[in-house]
Amino acid sequence: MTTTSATLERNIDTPAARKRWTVAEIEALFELPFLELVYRAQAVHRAHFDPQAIQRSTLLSIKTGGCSEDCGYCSQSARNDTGLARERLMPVAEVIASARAAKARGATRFCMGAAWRGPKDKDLEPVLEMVREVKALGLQTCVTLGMLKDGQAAQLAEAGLDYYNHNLDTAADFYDQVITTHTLQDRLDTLDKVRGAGINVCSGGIVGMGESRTQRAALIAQLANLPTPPDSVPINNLVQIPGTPLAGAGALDPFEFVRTIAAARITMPASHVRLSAGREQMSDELQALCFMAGANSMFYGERLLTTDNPDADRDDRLFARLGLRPV
Ligand code: SAM
Ligand code: DTB
Ligand code: SF4
Repeated sequence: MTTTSATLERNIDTPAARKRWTVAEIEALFELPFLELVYRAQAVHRAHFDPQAIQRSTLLSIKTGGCSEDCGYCSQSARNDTGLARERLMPVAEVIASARAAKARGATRFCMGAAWRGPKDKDLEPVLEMVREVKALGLQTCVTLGMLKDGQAAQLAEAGLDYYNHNLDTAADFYDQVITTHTLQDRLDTLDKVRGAGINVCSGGIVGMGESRTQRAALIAQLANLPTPPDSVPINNLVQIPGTPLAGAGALDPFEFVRTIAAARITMPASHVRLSAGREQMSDELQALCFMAGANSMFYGERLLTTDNPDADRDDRLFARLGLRPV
């Protein structure tokens, strides 16, 4: 099917026109001349957001390593020999101290990540306490704990959780080359539970894992076609971790990463698109292109979960050089 510029225009703007995006339509976006694509993404971005405002979330790994799942990119899978020590759940007081520091530094959202397939009921109790206490500091709260069982999303909502991060990660037809211990449908089921409990959905994926352009377009289509688009869409560039099956994947052309951001922006016009993992390896100029393509959120602070992120000082300089307004 050919996608005309008129079809693309119709699809992007009004909620009434929201329709299912086909993979072919999103591939057609990827195939636009680079500057045309970035221009269109920026136009959509300006129609929905203050183009200078960048939302900042700080991450903390509250339970590191020893995960039962076999995600091929992850330092924390027990099956990947990455030299990462397995740790227990962090004490609540340590988490709160870290959240306080993130707030003092300027983050508005605090995202707590656990290397679990999903939380056991006994694990959830202390996490609920973390959510309550982080919220009481005046921060937005986010957790990423893996797959949820019935009733767990409601408990998180009751504790005051604002966002649940759960990524679709990659296209359906590439999924089992990356992960075999759970399915894409499992992920979709958890997103349904999160949405059903009234918690904002944060869901995105990873590129640079050896997927094709069509598969990148299919990932974006899956996200854009969810029952409601995610409130936040993290786009991660694979951080290659020695000892994981995906270490050694061919690096993605940086312009292809920008194209992925632009496609997310155009297809999910009202969502925050987060320039996520991989910034440590990116130049300031490449990050500026990502903002131009409609990224308006980032992880802020020197650590992601187990790998480095740019120092807050470097990001502060970048904001100043670009005249961006961190929020
Ligand atoms: N265990 C939970 C789960 O899998 O949902 C939460 C933590 S998991 C580390 C959160 C997300 O981080 C993954 O879904 C993946 O998108 C991203 N991620 C993990 N390792 C990564 C890497 N090496 N490079 C880029 N993104 C990565
Ligand atoms: C997301 O999409 N990216 C973040 C967050 N959600 C949890 C995690 C990135 C992890 C990068 C590799 C690491 O630090 O272990
Ligand atoms: Fe476990 Fe999440 Fe890493 Fe997969 S991505 S191995 S589920 S921590």
